[in-house]
Amino acid sequence: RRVLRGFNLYGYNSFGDIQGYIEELANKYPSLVRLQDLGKSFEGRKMKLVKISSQPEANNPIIFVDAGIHSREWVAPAMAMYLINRLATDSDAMQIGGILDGVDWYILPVVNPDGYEYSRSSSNKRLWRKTRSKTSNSRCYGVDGNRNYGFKWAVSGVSSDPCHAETFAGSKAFSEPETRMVSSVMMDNRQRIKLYVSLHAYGQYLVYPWGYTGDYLPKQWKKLDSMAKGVSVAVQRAGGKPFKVMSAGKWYPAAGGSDDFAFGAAGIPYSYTMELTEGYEFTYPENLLSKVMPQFYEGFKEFGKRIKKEFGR
Ligand code: ING
Ligand code: ZN
Repeated sequence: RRVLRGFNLYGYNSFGDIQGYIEELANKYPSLVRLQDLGKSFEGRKMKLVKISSQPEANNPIIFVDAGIHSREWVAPAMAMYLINRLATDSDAMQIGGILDGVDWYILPVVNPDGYEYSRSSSNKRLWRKTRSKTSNSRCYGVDGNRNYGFKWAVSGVSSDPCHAETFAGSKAFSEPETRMVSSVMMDNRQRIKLYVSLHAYGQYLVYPWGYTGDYLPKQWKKLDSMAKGVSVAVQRAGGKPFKVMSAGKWYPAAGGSDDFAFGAAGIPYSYTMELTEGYEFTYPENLLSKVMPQFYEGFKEFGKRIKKEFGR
């Protein structure tokens, strides 16, 4: 597997190296990898959506994956980049039955680049979770992006304290440019996106709506549950740990998450928050990435297979 320039596929990379790598892939495989400019983060970093499709004219179902809305969860962008690499460079991805056969992948590897770079800037910033926007209190920065989405905003599991809480929901729904950009990707492609997966850490959970309440979806929860369990089995078969599968709000209720917005506002039928890795909390050791990322990749293959089976033509 070719690794380009300073980018380390099995490591934690700077946002600049991540950008450089996706640009190189888009230049190297122009018929397969395309970048869409989404706009700029609060501090002005350019957000680029990676679109990987072997049949861009075919209107295939789309799987939308994002990562890194919480900056300290470094394993999530690492996994998104590993997924991008495999999709773009696997010789069998495009074959019949391959992960790109009949399904398009849209991936945003770092939703919160300002927070990500802040968490990389020194060891006492390592556990920063929120964005880096200015709040009503000029000494306190940042909003919890996963409490900022405009669906049932702030009804549960959030704080209105910008200074002392990790779960500050923002001054209003979609106060953050980063969450607005993700929601635009969902809304602009809502007919075609059939699966949304938001990568987080930690705990090895795979959870689905609702997040804002502990109530299960009366009709749809079984389908969401069984797809998640299929993915968990695929990861286990590859030697990985199983996922704990349940509704997000059963785990702990929290409103304004991206998965609830995807399902409830954009109408995306399968929507998940995937908490990668168990043990080590937010500081998952870099040297273990080469072991676990290929295991998680088998889970993404299973997602692809199931989406193609249900929605492909
Ligand atoms: N966990 C998610 C969080 O935003 C979540 C998971 C979302 C649980 C919504 C319940 C409802 O808190 C992490 N690790 O960030
Ligand atoms: Zn998180």
